[in-house]
Amino acid sequence: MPEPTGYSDLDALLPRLDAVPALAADALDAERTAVLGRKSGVLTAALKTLASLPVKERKRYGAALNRLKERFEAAFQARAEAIETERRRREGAGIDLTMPGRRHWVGAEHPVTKVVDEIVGIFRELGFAVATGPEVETDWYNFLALNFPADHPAMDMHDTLYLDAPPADGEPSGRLLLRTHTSPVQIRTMLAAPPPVRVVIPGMVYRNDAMDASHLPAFSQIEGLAVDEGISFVDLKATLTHFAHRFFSPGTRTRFRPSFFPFTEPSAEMDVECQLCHGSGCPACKGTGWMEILGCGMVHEAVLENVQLDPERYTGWAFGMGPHRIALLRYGVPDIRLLLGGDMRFLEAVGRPGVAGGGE
Ligand code: 2NL
Repeated sequence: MPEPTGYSDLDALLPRLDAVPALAADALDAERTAVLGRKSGVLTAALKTLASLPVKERKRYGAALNRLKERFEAAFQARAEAIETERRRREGAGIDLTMPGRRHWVGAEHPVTKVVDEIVGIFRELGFAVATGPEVETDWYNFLALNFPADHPAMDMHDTLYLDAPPADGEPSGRLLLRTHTSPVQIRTMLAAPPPVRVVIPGMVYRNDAMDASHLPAFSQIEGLAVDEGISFVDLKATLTHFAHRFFSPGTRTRFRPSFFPFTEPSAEMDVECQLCHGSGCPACKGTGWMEILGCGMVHEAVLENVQLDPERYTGWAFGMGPHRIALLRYGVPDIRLLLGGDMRFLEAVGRPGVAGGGE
């Protein structure tokens, strides 16, 4: 029990002072009002009786009253602080400050996306426009317009994925398929507007291939096409060599080897010096010092005629390359299936970091 005051009416309040440390928050507020409240607090009422006391008595009683008032005030404040501390402790209960923070996945560009964007960017700098087109095509846009003979093995069901549905009315030929290259978009581009044509076409293409370390049934392709008056093989070589210097490095050596495509004549494959051994020969380039990166050639006269362009007036060159393959070369990836797997260890190793921070 707290120290007595020397006055029985004040001492009668001491049990209440004693009880303050056990009051709950709402009871504390009520008790503060009941004791110290300006209108009906018991100590306030006692203070009002002072005026009617003799001077000597007024001093002693007044001092005792004030001391008791201060003790109540201190007790109320201490209790209020204790309640607040307790509230904070409960709020924090269940938070383990030693637990590691959550890693935030912020996303990263896929290595193939990065390669496509870079390649497209280099051709855009040269004034090429970007075009896209349907992935479901007819065999006219995919094969016949491109000078494939009707019995070409690429048109076989073994190589090409055909659809059962009939093509829409007014299409030039009978069979629907998943495009096997992006060339049909170039055919559509040449039909849509007269030369000059300078386009690059990125997109997915489909082949009836089993998946292995170097083949996918669905993969990306980028093709490019320039058609105008007076275009020659010099433009092809100069532009593609510039591309190799921008994409790999300015000193990268290139070479063109004769090749064959139904839609170009003459045709070539372009090699760049092996990016791993720089020409001395290593397992990645099978000892040759060179890596094949694209096929190209002068647009075949028959293709120009198929899109109603006069080969006596217009000439053009074209190329096609596989960004999945280029990504393998650039990042030294041994198996193309890794590019599809979504394995974060792989994507974090070849991409820019896809994870930020170690916690909040
Ligand atoms: C390759 C080879 C190539 C083309 C694609 C093309 C398109 C038209 C006319 C003539 Cl409309 N040519 N495209 C030309 C040469 C090669 O691709 O190895 N691609 C992965």
